[in-house]
Amino acid sequence: MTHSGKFIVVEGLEGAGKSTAIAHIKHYLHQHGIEPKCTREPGGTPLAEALRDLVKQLHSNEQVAPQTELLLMYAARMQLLTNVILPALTAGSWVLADRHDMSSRAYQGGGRQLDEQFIQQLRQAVLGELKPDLTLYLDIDPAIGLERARQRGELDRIEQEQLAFFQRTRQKYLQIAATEPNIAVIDASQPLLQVQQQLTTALNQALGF
Ligand code: Z5A
Repeated sequence: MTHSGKFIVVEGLEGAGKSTAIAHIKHYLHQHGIEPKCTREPGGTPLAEALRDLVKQLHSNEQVAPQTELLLMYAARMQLLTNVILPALTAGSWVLADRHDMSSRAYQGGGRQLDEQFIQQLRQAVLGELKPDLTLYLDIDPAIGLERARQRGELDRIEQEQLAFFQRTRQKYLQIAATEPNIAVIDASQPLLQVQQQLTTALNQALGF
């Protein structure tokens, strides 16, 4: 079976189960004869991975300005787009992404409350007309997600934010999902098996398999 390349993105708060969902989606795609190129953001190229380390770590007494955080996310994204995502899509391959642009809109737009116009200008400059074919947004109460993340060990700079930051981030995710096409909302608070069933249903509907 042949399919022209599609761009699938998995989004959600920490501990929503993105890594677990991605393993399920990869398996689903394999069953349909598709070997996707997997990416993560920020990251996915040597320079973008270095930016990821920088943006996630604490910088002793130096405050990281929200605008700096946003610019680092888009610098990493530009690098990944240029070197990985666009070449793969152009070659007809599928791309399966652990986070993409919706994260910046939710975390920096919602969580950090950055100016929408500033974000929109960057999006246009970096992404142009590129949009995912399908975004699977794993929705979870941040208190539950953070508890799952905490059980894994030390929290990074962004994970150390207050609950209110993650509540604003979730609200922005939900607002975008309610108003834009090609975004499926998955209830990630359910047991794993049910989350996987919802993912399969959303994939079948969007991809027509
Ligand atoms: N960020 C940003 O601010 N702006 C941007 O533009 C971009 C990113 C692109 C990336 O960190 C950080 O950058 C992130 C957003 C910000 N920061 N924060 N805070 P990351 O990539 O290291 O972290 P993450 O993306 O949030 O991944 P994560 O913490 O690893 O979460 P996850 O992948 O969604 O979770 P998981 O590893 O699949 O599952 C977590 C645990 O829950 C694990 O033990 C599972 O076994 C368990 N789990 C999963 N599903 C279930 C269910 N259904 N029930 C029970 N337990 C479950």
